This record gives sequence, C-alpha cells and structure tokens, in this order.
Amino acid sequence: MTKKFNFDVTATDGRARTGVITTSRGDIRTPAFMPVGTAATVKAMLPESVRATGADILLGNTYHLMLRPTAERIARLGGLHRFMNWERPILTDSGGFQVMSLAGLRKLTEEGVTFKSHIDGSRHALTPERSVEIQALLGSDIVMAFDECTPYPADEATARRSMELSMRWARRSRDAFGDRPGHALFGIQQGSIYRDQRAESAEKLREIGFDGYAVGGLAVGEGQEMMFSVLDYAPEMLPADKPRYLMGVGKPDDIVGAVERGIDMMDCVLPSRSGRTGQAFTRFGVVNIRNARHQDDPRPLDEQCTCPACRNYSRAYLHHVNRAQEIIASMLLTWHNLHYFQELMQGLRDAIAEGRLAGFVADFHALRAGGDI
Ligand code: PRF
Ligand code: ZN
Repeated sequence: MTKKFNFDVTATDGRARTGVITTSRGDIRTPAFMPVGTAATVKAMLPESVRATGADILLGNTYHLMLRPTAERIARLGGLHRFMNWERPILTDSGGFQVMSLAGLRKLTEEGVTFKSHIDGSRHALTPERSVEIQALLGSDIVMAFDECTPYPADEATARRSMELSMRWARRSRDAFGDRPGHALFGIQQGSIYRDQRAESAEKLREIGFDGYAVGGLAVGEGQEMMFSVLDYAPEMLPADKPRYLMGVGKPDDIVGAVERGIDMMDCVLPSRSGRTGQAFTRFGVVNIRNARHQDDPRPLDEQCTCPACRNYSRAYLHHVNRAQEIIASMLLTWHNLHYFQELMQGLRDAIAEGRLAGFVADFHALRAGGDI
C-alpha cells in the first residue's frame, strides 16, 4: 500500500511553520534540510551515517546521473534508492540549473537545452519531458519541474522572458509527469527580484497545480539582504497547504532567515563540501580546522556536540588528518557539519512548535557574535 504524499502543518509561529510531509518511503519533518547526494552518494558518508545525523530525505541530481551511470542503468538496477542503499525519500533536481553551471557549450531553445557533458564532452539534450522521464527512471519521490534558473542580475525584460519560459516548461513537466500515486511533482517559481513577476509565476504554478512549490532563482549572487527581501513576499504567494522549498540554500543564518519567512525545505552542498575543505560549522560560527592554532588543541570541535568527530577526536587530530589529506578528515568533518545542520533544523522545529522562534533566533545570533572560537 503506497502512502499518499501529504503535508500537514502542525504549528506556526509568525510566518514560520513546522509540520510533516508523509511519503510512501517515510516522513519528512519540516522545516527540513536535505543533504546533497549528487552522484548517488553524500560524499565521504555511508547512507546509515547520513541517517544518523538526522536527515529524513536526500537530494539527487538528474544532470549528473543521466551522464554517469545513466538513468536507464540505474532503473535496470532497481532504481536510485536500491542503487545507493538509501530507502528513505529522495528529491531530484531537474537538471537545467546544473547544465547552466557545469556543462560546456549550452544552447537553450523553447524545446529545452542541449549541452556538452562536463565529464567527456559528449552531446546531450534535456527537455521537460526527458527530465521528468529520467526522474521517474531514478524512482525519485519528489520530482522537480524543468526550469531555467534566471541568472542574476537580470533586467526586467530578460527576467520576464526567462520566467515565462519556465512556466511553459512547468506546464509540460506537469503533462509529462501524469498521475503517479505516491510520487510528488513540485513546480518552481522564478521571477528574479521582481515582485510582480514572482506573483505572476506563483499564479501560473497554482493554476497548473503541483504537490509542492519551490522558490527558485535565489542564492545566485544577489546577497542575503536581497534574498531576504524577496523571501519577505515570495513564499506567501505559494499555497499555504503545500510544502515550500527554497533551492540551494544555504549558510546557517540563511536557513534561519528563510524558515522565519515561511520556507519548509532547503538543500545545500555547504555542510558536505565544507567538510572536505576543513571548514566546520559550530554554534559559535565557522572553524577552519587547517588553522595552525588548532595543532596542539586537545579540545573537541564543540564540547556540546554529540557527533563522532566531537565525541572521539581532538581539534589537534582533526587538524592533523586534514593537513595530511587523510580521508578520515573529510568523513569526520562532513559528519559533524551534517549533524550541526540537522540539529539546527530540530531546534527550529521545536522552537516553532513551542511558539518561541524569536527567542531561538536571538540566541542563535548572540552565540555566533560571541567572538573567537
Ligand atoms: N532551479 C533548479 N534548481 C536549482 C535552482 C533553481 O532555480 C537553484 C537556485 N538557487 C538551485 N538549484 N531547478
Ligand atoms: Zn560534532
């Protein structure tokens, strides 16, 4: 019996919401942070370790998986969940954003986008229909509509042309998706920093009808202040009874600000990627473990953190294995960072449920302003 995709808001505090998305592969507690598993792995982590950090859902990428090992091969091997040994929900991005940031020699038309693989230079095409087909072959639980992430900055006319193209592609994504019980399709709002365009985009998406709605086209270089000014109105334009997903965000303070403004889901490579370069996120701010001041420090990264990196290892050890480029450095720091992000989400969920989000946010900022760590 496949469980219906459903979203229940259980409490609100200001514009912030907490709740649960039910899927046939398990519940997603919101606000949710989704670790990124681009190439069918969250780099440096076993799936059971990712789960142990508190993740309910992972993000996968159409673009990377269609190139290698291909969607058809993953389908023959039983789908992405079995392939990567992650039984819980997976959301897949639709590919257009990654084509524009990673592929070589791209060409965008009404039909879709053609591009050269960043791996071997081979030619490929993505259309709304093909993107949705690939995501179905992967067995994705939450399929994203095919869109163009409008580059920043864009003048009003350019942003409008891009947004309108994305809305025509949203319609085609919806038609191609059809009716797949237990699987969800999310639309993606565009419109750059223009309020009227964000409103029009939201209206078009509501008309088509989706199981959830993403705010796209942000965190593309506009800066936090501008992003928050868009988030002051954009989420409210989307249906209140459906999940709202802010794509590609972000730093801990971006996440907190987005949740305050009514966002339910987010994803970002930051905790995993930073873990591999020696950056650790803590309650007090960012620690660069490569810094020489850690080389004799017997203390853990964060005394209060319950992750394996903090329970079992000193800053001196983490500094050493990072400097020595040992694989365990990536494993431990990625684990710590994912644990920190998931604890932050749990803190936000509890604070919203108990109606004390403002106090939680004040404490969050006060601790980080505390100075040297
Ligand atoms: N669209 C899609 N994926 C995305 C984005 C978008 O606008 C963003 C914007 N930050 C990240 N990932 N499909
Ligand atoms: Zn830790």
